[in-house]
Amino acid sequence: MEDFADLFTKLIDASRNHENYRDSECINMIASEGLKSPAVREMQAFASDLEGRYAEGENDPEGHVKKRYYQGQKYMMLIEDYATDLMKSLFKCTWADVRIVSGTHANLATFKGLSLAAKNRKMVVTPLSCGAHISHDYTGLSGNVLGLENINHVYNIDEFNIDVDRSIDVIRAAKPGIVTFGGSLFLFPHPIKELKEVCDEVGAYVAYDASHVLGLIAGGVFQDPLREGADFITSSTHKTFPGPQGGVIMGNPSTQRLAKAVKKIQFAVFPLSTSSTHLGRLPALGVAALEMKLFGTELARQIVKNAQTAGQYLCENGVKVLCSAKGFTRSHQLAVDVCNFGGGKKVAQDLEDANIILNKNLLPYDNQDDRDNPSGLRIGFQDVTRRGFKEGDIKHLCDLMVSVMKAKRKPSEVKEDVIALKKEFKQVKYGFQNVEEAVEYVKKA
Ligand code: DSN
Repeated sequence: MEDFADLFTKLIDASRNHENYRDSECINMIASEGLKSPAVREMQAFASDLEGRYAEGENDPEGHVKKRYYQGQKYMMLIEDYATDLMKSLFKCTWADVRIVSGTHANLATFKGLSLAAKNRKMVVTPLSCGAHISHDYTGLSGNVLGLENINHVYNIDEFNIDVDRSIDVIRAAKPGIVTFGGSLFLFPHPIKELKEVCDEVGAYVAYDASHVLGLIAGGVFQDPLREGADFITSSTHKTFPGPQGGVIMGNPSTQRLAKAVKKIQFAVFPLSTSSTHLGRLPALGVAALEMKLFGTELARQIVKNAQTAGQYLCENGVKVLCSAKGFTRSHQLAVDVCNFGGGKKVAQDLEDANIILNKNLLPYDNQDDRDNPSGLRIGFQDVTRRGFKEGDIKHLCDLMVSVMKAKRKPSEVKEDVIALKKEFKQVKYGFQNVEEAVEYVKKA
């Protein structure tokens, strides 16, 4: 019992310390992490019974609950349907599946479903080295779990984007069943419109992984995949879309072919890949959807403005930010080459020592086998923006970062300034402070 008690105490201490460390003392710039409002957090805590329930079963072509194999579902069915409809309304689509527990799960169900509906198991994807998520790749879910045959889009490193003309040739030659867009190091909108015609010509389904940019899409910024030619969006719900950790798949299945694909994807959700669907997150997902409906445009615009401001300012201060000729970014992220300052691993650690949390990243031209020695950083601006940072605050933050990168100040000294800066931005903006406030707002609207 002594060891057990000791472990238990350490677990509680570490959990408490974590909350204070990352939420109150660090500036968070991991591009894949979102910042939930107090109302979303309150709703998550409120749904504690729901969090422990099961709702296995089938859904109908609109994404609503059709059949459940458990009793006690009377409100749970409504909760799932309402959350589904809020997401459908926000993203202007006719079908959504909110039973998905993560972005990777969204890809698993979609790639599996589409591969069952498609004429072959070939999938054209962005190269992993150029920003695709590991789940798109043959070394990850796509190849190792689903057994899909991956073929890469041709990528133009200077443009930091898919090369349209050469990818048309690749798609025409390979005749894949699925073509994907989207990714994790994702600076510029992908050319869905430009490649849609050849996808149609070869009969490929088009999937778009919106995990990183879902909040920007909700805000009408970046790109609108479903209007540009994507058949399905796969996504997590906790990055630029500031909801609870979870996932979603959405689409506009307006033809028999797409309706067939929806059926296969739903089959891949249940029974193939879910038992518990983590229902406790759904009310909070609805709160986040409301916040994005009301404040998403303002939030998304400021996120991109802050990222671009940081790109310009870091560049002016001697940091190599990629894609300067293209305005650095049109998303929430920057890609920065810090070779001159000791490489991504060292700089990310030094910044962590100063309580600025971001991640090292392999850049497309790095040796992809040397994962421990990347030359880059990926920096995300969605968290600081939601805390209220504007351009002047971003420049101040960049000054702190540059002083660490250039070893002008010790990380331990800068850390004190970071903690002080964080204290100035205690309130989460572009959202509600509690659920009641959201309910009252909606009643008056
Ligand atoms: N691995 C995450 C990222 O950082 O992009 C996405 O799942």
